[in-house]
Amino acid sequence: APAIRLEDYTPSPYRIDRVHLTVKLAPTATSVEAKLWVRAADHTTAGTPLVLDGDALTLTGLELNGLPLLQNAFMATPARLDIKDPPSGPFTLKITTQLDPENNTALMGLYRSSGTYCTQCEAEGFRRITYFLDRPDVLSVYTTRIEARASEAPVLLSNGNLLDHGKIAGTDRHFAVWHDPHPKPSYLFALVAGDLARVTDSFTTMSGRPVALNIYVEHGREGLCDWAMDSLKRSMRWDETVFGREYDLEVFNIVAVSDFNMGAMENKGLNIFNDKYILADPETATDQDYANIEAVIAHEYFHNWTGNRITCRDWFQLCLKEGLTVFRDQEFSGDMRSRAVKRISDVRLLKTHQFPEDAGPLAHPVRPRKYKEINNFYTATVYEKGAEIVRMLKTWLGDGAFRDGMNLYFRRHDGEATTIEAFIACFQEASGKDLTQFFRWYEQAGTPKVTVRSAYDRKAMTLTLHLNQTIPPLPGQPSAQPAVIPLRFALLDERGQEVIPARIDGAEVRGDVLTLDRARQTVTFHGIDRPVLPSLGRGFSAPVQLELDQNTQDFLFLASHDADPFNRWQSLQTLSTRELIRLTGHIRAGEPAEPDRDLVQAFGGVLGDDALEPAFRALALTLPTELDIARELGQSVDPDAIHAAQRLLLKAIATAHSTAFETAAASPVPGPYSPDAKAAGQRALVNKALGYLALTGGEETARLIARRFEQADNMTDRIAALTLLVHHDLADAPKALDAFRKRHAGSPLAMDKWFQVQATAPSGATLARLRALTRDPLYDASNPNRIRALVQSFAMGNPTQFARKDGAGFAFVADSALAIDGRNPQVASMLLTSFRSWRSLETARAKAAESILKRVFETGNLSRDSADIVERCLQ
Ligand code: B3K
Ligand code: ZN
Repeated sequence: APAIRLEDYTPSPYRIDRVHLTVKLAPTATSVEAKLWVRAADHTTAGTPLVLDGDALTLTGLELNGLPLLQNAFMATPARLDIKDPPSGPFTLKITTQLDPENNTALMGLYRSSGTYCTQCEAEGFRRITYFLDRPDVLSVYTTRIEARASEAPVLLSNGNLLDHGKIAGTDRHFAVWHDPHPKPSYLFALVAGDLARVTDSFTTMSGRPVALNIYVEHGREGLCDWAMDSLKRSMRWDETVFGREYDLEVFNIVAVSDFNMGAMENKGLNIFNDKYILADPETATDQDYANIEAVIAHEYFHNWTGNRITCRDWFQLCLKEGLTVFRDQEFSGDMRSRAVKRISDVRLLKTHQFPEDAGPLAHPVRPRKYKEINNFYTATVYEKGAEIVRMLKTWLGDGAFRDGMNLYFRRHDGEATTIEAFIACFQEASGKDLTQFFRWYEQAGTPKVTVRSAYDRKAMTLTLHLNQTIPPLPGQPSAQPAVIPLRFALLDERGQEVIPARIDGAEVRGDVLTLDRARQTVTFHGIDRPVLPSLGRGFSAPVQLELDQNTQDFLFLASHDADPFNRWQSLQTLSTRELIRLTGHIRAGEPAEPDRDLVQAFGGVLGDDALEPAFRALALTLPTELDIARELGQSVDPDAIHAAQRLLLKAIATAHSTAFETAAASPVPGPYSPDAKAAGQRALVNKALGYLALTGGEETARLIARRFEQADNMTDRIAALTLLVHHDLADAPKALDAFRKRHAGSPLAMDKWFQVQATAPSGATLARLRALTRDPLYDASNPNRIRALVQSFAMGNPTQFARKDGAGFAFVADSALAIDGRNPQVASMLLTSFRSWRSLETARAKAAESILKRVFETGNLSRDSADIVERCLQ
C-alpha cells in the first residue's frame, strides 16, 4: 500500500453541512439511510466528481436530489462511491447501505458487543457505516434517528440532545431522534443501542446550566459506577476552574462496553468506554484501576474542547488533540492527587514505553510526515511525548503566557479543524517569542541526549557547565537539528541550601528555567562563592536523556537533599541504572558481582524517612525496570543477565534492611478501604515492603504472604500477594490461583488480573502455562481485554520469557497476532509492536526474532495494520 503524506494534504473539494441518518437496527441486517446536504467548497471544485470513502460497504440505494441515480452516473465498490457528474449547486444525496453488526469483529464501525450495538469511528470507522467524506476537516451537523426492537434495545443513544422518541405503531419496534447542534467530523459520530442499566446524576455548569449525566452499563453493574461518576463531575468542574471551559450540551452520556479496541472514545456527548475504565469496587479494582478510571474519564471529557470543539485538520495533526489532552488529564490528576507522585509515575511510563519506541524502528516524529495505517499512530510518542511538548511550552514561556496562549487558541479556533502550526502560533503571539526552533519537537523523532560536564572555579567564583545535545541516527532520520530544551535547575551547596547566582551567561534564563538551543553550549554561573551541585531537569522539565558527570556521592546527596521530589527520585534511579548495568556486565562475563554498599544503604534512608509520603517512598524503592536497563544498554541485550542483576540488587536491599521492611510490611492501613491517593500510597508501601521480604524470606515469609492473600479485603492487596506467590513460585501459589479463580470467575475484569499475573511470571514454565490458559473457558481469544491481559502483558512485561533464546516466546506472540489478524487487525498490530526492540538483543535472540518477523511478513493476507508494523520492524 502506498503511504499517505502530510505534504499531499489538499482541502476537501466538497462540504457536507448536514447529515440525517436513519439507522434501522437488526443483528445481521441493519440498514443505514444517510441523507447528506452537499455543496462544493468553491467555484473551482463545483461540478467536479465527488468521491466518497467506504470500507467493506454494501450499497442498497442511491438518490440525488430525491431521484434515483442512473447506473452510469455513479460507481460503487465496497471501498468508494463516485458520483461522476454532480450538479454545480448544492444538492442532497440519499445513500442506503446494509450492515452486519453481529459479524463485525474488527470492532470498527457499527458492531455488537454482548448484544449491545455500538460504534467506533476514529480514525476511519464511519466509512464502514455509510459512504462519506470521512476526513476530520469535513464538519457536519448530525441528526440521527435510531429504530430497534423495543425488547432488544430499550436504550437508544446518539450524539447531542434527545429530540423525540416513541413507539413505531403496529410493530414491536421503537425509535429515538438525537440532534447534535455542534458541527463535527465523522470520527466523533456515535450510536449505542441495547438493554442497558442507567446510573444518573447531574451537574450545574459555571454559568448555571443544568446537565444530565448518565452512565450506561450492563444490568447488575450499576453499583460499580460511583467512582466514574464522581471523577466525571470533578473533571467538569476542574476544566471550568483551570481552563475556563464549560460543557455545551444538555446531556453527557457515557456507555461502558466489554469489547473495545482501546481505552475509550470521546464521541461528542456520548463517550464510549472500555468497561475496565468505568467499573470499580474494592473487591475487583486496584488502586491503580481507580487512578486510571479517574484519568481516562477526565481525558475523554477534556476532549470536548481539545478535540471536539477544536479538532484536527488531518490525521497528521493527531497530537494536536491527543498530546494536549494528555497534558490536561495529567494536570488534573496532579491536582487531585500528589503532584510529585503523579509526575514520577508519568515519567516512568514515558521512559518505559515512549523512549524505546523513539529509539527503534517504529520511531516517528510527534507529528508524523507519512503513514500507511493511521491506527498504528495512536502511540506513546503522539500521546505522551506530545504531552511533554505542551508541558515544555508552559515551563519555557511561563504560566501567564501559557494561559494566554491557550485562551487565544480556544477563542480563535473554536469550531475549526486545525493544525499544530495554528496551535503554536497562539503561543508565539501570546509570548512574543519566536517558536520556529521549538517546532522541531514536532518534526524530529528520537530522544535528545544531553551531556553535562561541570567545572567550578573557586577563584573566579564561577560554575561552568559544558552542555552537548544530540539525537542518535534513526531509520529515515540520519541526522537531527538542535532542539529547544528548557531545564529547570537549582544550585545546591553542601548543606543542600540553594545558591542564587549573581548572573548567568550562555543560555536564556527565566526564573529557575535555563533553556538550551544549540548543539554545544557553555553556561556560566557567576558569584558562586562555594562549591555547588547542580540539580538539573527538575520535574523532568524536558523529555531528554540527561547524562550528568556527577559521581555516586553527588547523586546520593541529591537523593536525600534535593528539594525537588522528582530529582530526588531520579537521582536514585540514575545510580540504580548505573549499578544494574555494571552488575549485568559482570554476570554476563561470569564474574562475581557485589552490589554497591552506599547505594544499598540509600534505599534504607528512603524507607525510613517518615517525612516522605508513603507513595513516594514506594516509587523510590522501585528499581528501574528490566526494559529500562535494556534500553540504556541499547545493544547486545541479554534479558536473563539483566534479570539476574536486578534480583541481586533487590536481594541486597532486602537483606540490608530486613527489619525495616518487616516493620513497613506490618504497618496497617487505617480504616475501611478507600481509593484515595493517601490510602493508596500507604498500601503501595506496605506491598512494596512485602515484595522485598519475599526475596529473602523463608517459609515464614511465604506463610505471611499466603495469609495476606487470604485475608485481603480489597483487590489491591489480594493481587499484590498473589503476584508474589506466583512470581516467586511459593508453595501456596497453585492454591491461591485456584481460590482467586473461583472467587472472581464472574468478573472478567478481575480475571484479566489473574491471566496477567501468570503471563508476567519470570519462569521457564510460563509459556507452557499460557498455552494451557488460552484454552481456559474463562479466556476468550476474541476479546481485546483478554488478549491484552494474557498475550500483550507477556510480550511487554515479561522480558526474559518473551525473549527466550529458543524463540518460543516470540513465536507465541506472533502466532497469537496471526490468529486474530483476520478478525481484528488493530489488536494484532498492537501485539506485533512488542517486537520493536528486537535489534538491540544479543545475536541469538535477535536472529530468532528476525526469523519469526520474516515468517509473519511472508504470511499471505496480512492486514494493512500488521503488515505496516512488521515491515517497519524489519527495515
Ligand atoms: N481518541 C481515542 C482513540 C481512538 C483510537 C483509534 N484507533 C481515545 C482517546 O485518545 O481519547
Ligand atoms: Zn485522547
